[in-house]
This record gives sequence, C-alpha cells and structure tokens, in this order.
Amino acid sequence: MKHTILIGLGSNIGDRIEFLVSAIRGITDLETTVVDDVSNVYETEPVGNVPQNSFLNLCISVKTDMDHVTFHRKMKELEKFIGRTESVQWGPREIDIDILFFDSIVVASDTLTIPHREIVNRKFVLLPLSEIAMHYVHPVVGITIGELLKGVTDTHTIEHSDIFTSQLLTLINDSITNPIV
Ligand code: PH2
Ligand code: MG
Ligand code: MG
Repeated sequence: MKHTILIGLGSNIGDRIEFLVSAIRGITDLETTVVDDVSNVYETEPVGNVPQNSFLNLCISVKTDMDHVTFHRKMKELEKFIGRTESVQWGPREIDIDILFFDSIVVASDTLTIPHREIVNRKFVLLPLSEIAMHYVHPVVGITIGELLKGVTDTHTIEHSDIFTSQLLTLINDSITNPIV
C-alpha cells in the first residue's frame, strides 16, 4: 500500500469506545486500506470554550492506496455513517476522525488542511501519536513528534486509561494488522 496516514480519533458523547471502534472497523473495511498501529486510549479534558464531557482520544496509523482527497471524503462519509451529528466548532461529537498527516504532503485548500493545524498545540494528539510515530518529522515545522511533545505547553489533563485501552483492543484486534496485545 502506497501511503501512510496518521489519524487522530476522538469521541465525547454516548458510548465513546463503541464510536471509536466503529471508526477503526470502518477504516479497515475500506478497499486497499489497513490499520496497522493503534495507540493507547486517553481520557482527556476538553480543549476549547464549550462546556462538555471529557473525550476519549487515540491515534492510529493506516496504510492505503487512496489519494488524500478520496481518503478525506471517505472519512467524512464514515463520520456521518457512524452517527455524527452537526455541532459547533470545537463542540461535543460522537466521533471525530482527523487526518493528522498523509505521508509528508502539505495541503492547504478550502476544505482540507494537512498536516492538521492543531497538532502542535494539543497534548491529547501528541502523546498518543508519540507512541506510534515518535520519530516522524512534521513536514512543516521540521521536528519530530517526540520533540513537539517535549515542547508542548498545553496544560489540559490527559490520562492514560488501561480499561478503555483494553476494551478497545479486545473489540478491534481482529481488524488490525499489528495488534498491540
Ligand atoms: N476535539 C475538539 C475540541 N476539543 N478536546 C479534547 N480533549 N479532545 C478532542 O478530540 C477535542 C477537544 C474538536 O475537534
Ligand atoms: Mg478534531
Ligand atoms: Mg475533525
């Protein structure tokens, strides 16, 4: 498979693990696409000015033959299919599937920005991402995920969750090519 994509997943409404599992299964079901690495699951304090429940966040690594425009469209369709309803910017959501990096391309169009703009400011992205892509070099900033994590000033609480991680892995282990457990 030609391309490597790093993806951030988040949910803070309803059965959060079930929504995250549906996203991973949905990605695995796409043609020419595999999920080959999964981080731990973190329970994270919401970032933004909207009062809302805590999130579950994790990152995954995916390989695909699709180009970035097609893959992005598939992720939007998958969010809808899983049951994402409209929300305000930075508001609560059943499922959020964010393309963080696509190989090392840099794209800034009206509908799609790669790398994702907020990566460098968000510990809830950098910490799980560092587990699966510590040495990946951010193509715009020019330093690794590990270095970005060391320098991040985000003070929002983020807690590794053994329970949610093992629940998720149990439910998806048949869908990924490089299971952690
Ligand atoms: N996503 C947002 C806004 N705020 N906060 C946390 N902790 N985790 C998220 O995934 C998140 C957020 C909008 O995408
Ligand atoms: Mg997001
Ligand atoms: Mg999003």
